Amino acid sequence: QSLPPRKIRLIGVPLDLGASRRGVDMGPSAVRVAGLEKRLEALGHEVTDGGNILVALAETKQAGELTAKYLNEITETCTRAAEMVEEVLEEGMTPVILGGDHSVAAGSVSGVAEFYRRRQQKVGLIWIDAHSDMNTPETSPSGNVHGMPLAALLGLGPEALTHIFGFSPKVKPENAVLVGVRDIDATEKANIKRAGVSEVYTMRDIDERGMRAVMEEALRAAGCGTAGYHVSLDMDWIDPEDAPGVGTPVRGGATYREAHLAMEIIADHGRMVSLEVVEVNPVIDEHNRTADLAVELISSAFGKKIL
Ligand code: B3U
Ligand code: MN
Ligand code: MN
Repeated sequence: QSLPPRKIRLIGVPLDLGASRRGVDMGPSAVRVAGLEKRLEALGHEVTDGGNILVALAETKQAGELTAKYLNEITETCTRAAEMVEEVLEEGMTPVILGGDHSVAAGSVSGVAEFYRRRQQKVGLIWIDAHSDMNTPETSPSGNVHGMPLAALLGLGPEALTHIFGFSPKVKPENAVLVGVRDIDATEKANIKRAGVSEVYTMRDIDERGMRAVMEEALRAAGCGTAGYHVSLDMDWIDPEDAPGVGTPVRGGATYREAHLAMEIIADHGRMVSLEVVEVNPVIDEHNRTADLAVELISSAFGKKIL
């Protein structure tokens, strides 16, 4: 095991208001059932489960503006998640956030950014995803907020989401890195430019240059002048062959082995300050395979080694 033992706090966010397909609200439960706590303890870490953050139920709410559905409810949950993450860091623990759809990241990363802002430090962000999540209500083709969190963290989008804790951006564009993208809307491309994000590694980059080279460069950018980085892992990054239970599957994703290698490299560098794993959808999964894989990948990110 390469990582020194950490105190890890699990935080569940059963949020599916940001996605069009239902079911990712059961993601935290599926990942717990797959044995996350025990597996991290077996690596020598001290693990506690903080339970779930309160989330509104779609059946009891109205979607509101169709350009950003359930924005109010999502903002409330994100704010709670942000406060929880900040508290957990204050207590010297490493937060592991279990989604839920990816819109939760607008909250979790805000919590990390606030913690470091108080210490006059910056934080980096590794966004591992088939999508770039760089839409705003103006550009989104779907109105689903899970396609918007990275834009919000970089300062684009509705103030409710961009200004959690009253400041924006949460991450400097030069410290925000996209890894594994393969499905970007034309309007999102413009937003990536506008936000000033240059560190974008597509699946083609991974194919041509290999996982190691891409990860080394990505981690260098996110870690440059920062206290470390938050890792936001959207399970739809992985190929649907290995991760069928995700909200929006896209062909041509990372293989099982590439995904593990990426997490192992993150562990080797020892600079991950928090982790989240999102978009696990047990409703369309096969015997909890995707949740099992999520547990494996989290274990690799926290230092599990083959030998
Ligand atoms: N870019 C599309 C699709 C999408 C983004 N994130 C997910 N799907 N999971 C959108 O709706 O913004
Ligand atoms: Mn995503
Ligand atoms: Mn995605």
